[in-house]
Parts: sequence; structure tokens; C-alpha cells
Amino acid sequence: MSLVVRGGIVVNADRRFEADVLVDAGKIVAVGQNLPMPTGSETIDAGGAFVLPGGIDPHTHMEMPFMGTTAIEDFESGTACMLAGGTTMLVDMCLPASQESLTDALDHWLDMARKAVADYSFHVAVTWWSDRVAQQMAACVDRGINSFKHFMAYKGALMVDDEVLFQSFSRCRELGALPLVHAENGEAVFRMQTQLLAQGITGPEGHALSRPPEVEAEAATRAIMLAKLTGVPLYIVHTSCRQVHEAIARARADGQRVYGEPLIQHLTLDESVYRDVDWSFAAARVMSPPFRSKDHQKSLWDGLLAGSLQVVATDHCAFTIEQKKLGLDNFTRIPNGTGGLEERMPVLWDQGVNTGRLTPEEFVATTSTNIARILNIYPRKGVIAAGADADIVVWDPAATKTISSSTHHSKLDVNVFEGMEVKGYPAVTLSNGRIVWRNGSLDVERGRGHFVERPPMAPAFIAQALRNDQTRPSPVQRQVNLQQTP
Ligand code: DUC
Ligand code: ZN
Ligand code: ZN
Ligand code: ZN
Repeated sequence: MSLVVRGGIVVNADRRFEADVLVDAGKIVAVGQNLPMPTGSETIDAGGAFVLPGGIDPHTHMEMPFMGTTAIEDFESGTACMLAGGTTMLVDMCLPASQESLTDALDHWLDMARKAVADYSFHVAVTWWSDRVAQQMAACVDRGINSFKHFMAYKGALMVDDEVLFQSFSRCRELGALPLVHAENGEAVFRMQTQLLAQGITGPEGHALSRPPEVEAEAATRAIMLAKLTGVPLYIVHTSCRQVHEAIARARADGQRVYGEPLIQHLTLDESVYRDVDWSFAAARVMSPPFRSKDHQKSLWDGLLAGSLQVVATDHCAFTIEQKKLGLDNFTRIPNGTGGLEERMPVLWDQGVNTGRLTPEEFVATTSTNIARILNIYPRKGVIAAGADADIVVWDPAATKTISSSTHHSKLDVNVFEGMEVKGYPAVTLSNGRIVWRNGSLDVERGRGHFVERPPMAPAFIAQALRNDQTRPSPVQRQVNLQQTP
């Protein structure tokens, strides 16, 4: 069915302009003024509101088994709640069980995601190394996966050592895939947890004390150097502190493609939550990395403006208060994770655009376009243009809302943004050309989401590698060159 969004101001990452948007069969077919309307097409009157490309949240954990329990948001509830907040695609973390093959895990995640109501893709985690893993990574790439995740924390569970990082990064380079890291030094975290427990610190305040910015900075810097040695770009998930932002900025200034992803939670909530007298309030906010001080927050906002940080995500990993109670007498057992899928865009608009910290174009870049480019799905996603998927948000900058767990669409029984008043909210969301959110209500269809295949990024990587080889040989290449010099 065709449909036209009329009378809005289209905002893309590069510019904004008045235009109508014509949609047919799930795609945008034309963008312009006075478009001829096919007979029988439906009209959405944007009434001067902004018309944005649907958001992409590149970091979620639906139904993930973790820390002795399983995250409760599933692919149906997660993709539904995100549509209410203007996000039309998520990229979830596919986590192989111990020794499970990567492709079996991918099958398992594809199966779980069949009930999704909007589009999705996966990063696949590499948590140990063998020749078979190298083969399985290639098989994943053949199936539309172009990114692999590495946990440098969670000792005894998911944590990888430098051998795995070096081998997997090298393999990513061969395959044209992007390595992602959760950057925290898991050994240091484990030692500090042990010390804190020995001192009798068992509550949520211990969580933040055991994971200071230095553990994140150490791991991020190590990953950046390993990415340089192996000649591969790098994406650092949930960049939460000044030190990591500065390491990324330095690496970029030095010619490395390194990307940083602050979470909406880290941009707007601070470490004081862990000192709350209410255990449940504090535990509900336990995630890794923990929330930081205002100084770190400022650095993250500055990075979004400067372009040294590119993407705002959520790491949506939902645990109820009952699940959090697994760590009632030991903070190291509180399942790590918070929600934000539905709130990411409204909170970023309110705290970013309304405050003048971001322009609407920068908002679009950091919620959609940049990650579409980084993950090689642009311009299918991330832009309002003919040929793109019709994932569109009519954004009403005057709409107000008070965020609450009593009205959100997530399965969570808490909301870390509880009570926050935001101005700027989706009036209408389209997913693949279908109206899924309008007048404050969802109209979704189980199973209507598609798996979005992401092709490998080899051509760009090779171009980058050649440029590097001509101008600034990698350390290994430099050695080879020296040996060849007569
Ligand atoms: N951090 C979280 O808080 N939850 C899921 C995994 C992670 O790294
Ligand atoms: Zn499995
Ligand atoms: Zn993580
Ligand atoms: Zn995560």
C-alpha cells in the first residue's frame, strides 16, 4: 500500500528541508515537494513536524542468558517498545554458549528473533579461539554478519585474553568485519571485587567502586593498540568515561578508524544512584560499565559534538527487581543491565537538542546515520531518501511526556529514567512502510521484522590498508620493509 507523509521537515544527517515522503511496498520511493499522489494512498499530515530516519539501536541483549538468569525483554516486546520511542531497528548480541559453534548460536538467535515486530541484526560474540572459530566467523559473514563482539571483562565466563583478541581481530580484517569490544579489564575488576567484599562492602555501591574508569581505559587502550597492530577498525561499545573518549580521539587523530558508543544512560544518569538508601533503586541501575560522574558525562557530550564519539546506544539488558535480588547480599551477583530502548531517542532529544548541545541533524547522525554507515547498511537504513527502507519517524518537538514504568512498553518493572519529563516525542512511527505507532498507541504484528543482512566491508578496509601501507606502514610491515632494505 502506498502512503505519503506530507508537510514535514525532513531531517537527514547532512541537512534539513521541507519535503513530502512517498512510500510504497515498504520503501521510500520519492522525497520532494508537490509529489504526485498515487490514487488510494493514505496521507499522514506531519503538520510542520520533523521527519527523521528511524533510529537504530546497535547494542541490545534480548533474552540473553547472563549471570545466572535470562534477560526478560524478548524480541517481540523489545522491538515493540523501541517503535514507541522512534527506533526501528536493533542489533542484538548473539552469544554462543560455552563451546557452541558461532553458526549454531546464530541459528538460535535467528529463531528467537522470528517474533520481532521490526527489523533486527546481530553481532556474534567470540569468547574463545580455535581454527574452527576462524571458519565459523567466515560462515557468519556469509550469512550477513559483519561484526564480532569481544568481552574483555567477566572473568571466568565471557572474558577473552589478548590471544583471542589478536587472532579474532586479524580474522576480522581478513573477512572485512568489524571487531567490537566491551572494554573493561576483567582481571582488575575481579581483584577489586574480592578486596571490597573482604572489607565487608556487599551493596550496590561496591559495583561502581570495583569498576573505576581506569579499568575501562586500560582495556580500551589495549584494544586500540591491538587494532592498530592487526590493521583493523575498532568499535568500543558503551564508552562511559573521559579517558576512553580521549583514547579514541587520539587514535582517530593518528589515522585509526576507532568508533565510540556512549549510552543514553551514561549521558544522563550519574554515579550517585549507587549510594541511594533503597537497595532496589540502586540495584536496578547496576550495569557495566557503571554510571560515572558529571565530568565524564560532559566529556561524552563533547565527543558527540566533536564527532570523536559517533553513536548513542542503550545496551538494553532487562532484569526485574526479582532477578536483581540474586545479588542481595553480594553486589558481584547482581545481574548487570538496564533498559532504555524506548527512551533513547526522546531523552537524547530532550537533553541534547532542547539544550542546544546537538542540532537535529547531529541527533539523526548519532541515533541512526552514523551506525548505518559503520555497519554497512547505509543507505538502506539511516536516511530519508528514495530507495531506503521506509523506517520513518514523524517527530513532534512540542510533545511532552513523563517517563514511567507504569506507561512504558518494556517488560521491565522499573525505568531508570522514571519521572523524567521530556519534550520531543514520536507522533508517528513507520516500520517498513507500515504505521506501527500513532496517537500514543502501538499497532504491531508479531513476526513482521526482517533480518537485515550486512555485507562485509572489505573494499573500504582494503583501501584503508593500502593507504596505510603507502604512508605509514604498520609496525609489522615496517620490520619487513627494514629487512628488505639493502
Ligand atoms: N553490561 C551490562 O550491563 N549488561 C550486559 C552486558 C554488559 O556488558
Ligand atoms: Zn544456542
Ligand atoms: Zn558490555
Ligand atoms: Zn552489552
